[in-house]
Amino acid sequence: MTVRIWEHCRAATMQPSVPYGLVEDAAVAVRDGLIEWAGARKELPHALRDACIQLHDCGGALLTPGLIDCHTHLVYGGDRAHEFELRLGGASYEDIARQGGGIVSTVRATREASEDQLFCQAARRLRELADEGVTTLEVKSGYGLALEHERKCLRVARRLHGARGVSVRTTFLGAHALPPEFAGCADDYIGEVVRMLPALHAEGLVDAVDAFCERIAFSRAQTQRVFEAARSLGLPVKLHAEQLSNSGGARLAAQFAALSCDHLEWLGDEGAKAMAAAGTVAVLLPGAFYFLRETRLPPVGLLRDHGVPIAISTDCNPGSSPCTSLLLMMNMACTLFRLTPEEALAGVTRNAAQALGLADRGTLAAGLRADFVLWDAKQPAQLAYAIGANPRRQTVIEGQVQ
Ligand code: DI6
Ligand code: FE
Repeated sequence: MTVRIWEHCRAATMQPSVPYGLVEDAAVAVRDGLIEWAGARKELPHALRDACIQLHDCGGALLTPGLIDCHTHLVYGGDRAHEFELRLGGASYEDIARQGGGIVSTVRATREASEDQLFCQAARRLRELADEGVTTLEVKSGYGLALEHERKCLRVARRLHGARGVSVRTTFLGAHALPPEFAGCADDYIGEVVRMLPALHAEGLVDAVDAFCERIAFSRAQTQRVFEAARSLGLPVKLHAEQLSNSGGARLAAQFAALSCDHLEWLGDEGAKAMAAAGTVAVLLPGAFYFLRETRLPPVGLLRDHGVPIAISTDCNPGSSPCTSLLLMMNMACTLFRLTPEEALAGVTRNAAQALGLADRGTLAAGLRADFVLWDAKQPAQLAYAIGANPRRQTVIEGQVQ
């Protein structure tokens, strides 16, 4: 039995016992890519110390679970800097979308790009996220909007798996926007989405299914058709819900036991109750809120009252959140949404794992994957506190130092 031990650390285990699940002067023992034991160093079993082949002295530094970015649109072509200029000149995000810009302009650039070009661009974004301690990443399709191009994007996402050791989970977001060739025929396009899904699933490209339920995107009835197709294949669902209006998407998603509902600025009481009952995670995306200069805050108090777990993510995408810093999102979740730094850290670890349906990571506990990050920090709150700093010292994924 070969064991590696990290010791003399302050471990924010994120177990929901004490704040941050903090263990002072902790030790974490790793075997075969999994955490064999985590706890106070003095209680480390002798047999593990005897079997240790590599000892890491952390010098009192902070150790957390690897960070999980549970909502990204990492694979896309081009950029939307010009639309940023237009919005600064007074145009709204919805105006630009209605005039054929917005998501559809990224669809054009994504269709024109080759698989290798998309891979190189997305790999760079992955590196930027990994540099800040991301060890698991969700990647959505949704800028191809036709079988061959959705396939291309999902294949890129699958190829990214393992880059810098990062785990990549894929989500099919065919119902992201109406492609120009289906203008005025949204129901027909949903028919196409429902046909694409089994083909992509059969190729092993889909871990979950998402949709954009909004007045500028798809209705509840159309979203429901996509969810039924997912259910018939045994695939879990997620939803972009209540971002720009209270469309009732969260209630619908809860009926399908969705893993998560994301955005949620306009979520109401009924939606929150339904999510709590279904065990659906609320994924908050402060980057999109900030970048679109939204003023409607997500109802954090309501989520807390109903016990809905809150996750935080970058929403990395070219239109509403061109962001590859999960640490910045933690800061913004606190400053803009008034989360506590502990909620922010739970939002990129334990609750983000739940939003992806991954029970094997997200906290530091025996039996889970040995994915963790050592930081040049003492207090866990330092991660959410600093703006533009990157205190990552070392990332370990499945027990391997990256
Ligand atoms: N909501 C968003 O914030 C992104 N997609 C979505 O459904 C925006 C995507 C874009 O503007 O390109
Ligand atoms: Fe999104």
